[in-house]
Amino acid sequence: MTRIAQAALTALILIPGMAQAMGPSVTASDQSVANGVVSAAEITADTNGWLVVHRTGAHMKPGPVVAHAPIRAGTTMDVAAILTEDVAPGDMLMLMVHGEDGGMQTGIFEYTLGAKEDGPVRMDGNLVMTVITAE
Ligand SMILES: [Cu+2]
Repeated sequence: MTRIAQAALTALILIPGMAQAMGPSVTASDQSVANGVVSAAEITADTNGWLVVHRTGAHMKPGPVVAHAPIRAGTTMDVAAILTEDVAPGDMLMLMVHGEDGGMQTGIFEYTLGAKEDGPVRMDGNLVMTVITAE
């Protein structure tokens, strides 16, 4: 096999795995929040930051924040965010990865809707989020 063919073959083998390992992500399922907690099955982040739970709706825009929880750089399984207000069955929630940049204090959640402090991280210009429905 030529060196070029070998390099091409190596690239083909590596690319699918690399695509999966790259960048922040959040995974969550529709769930009951009757226990006062919203859970994300898995979150990957480049830096320490926050899981932020926004209200949302059919328009799929992030609304008021109803829960947040700290996350670490790397991958965290089963992240739990305690609700600060009631969420009813059928309500749609957007779970979003936020950073720790721009605020005055590290480890204190300083974000309010639209603020730069502890704002959302972006990957290729897109928010890192998933939408679930409370059951
Ligand atoms: Cu957000």
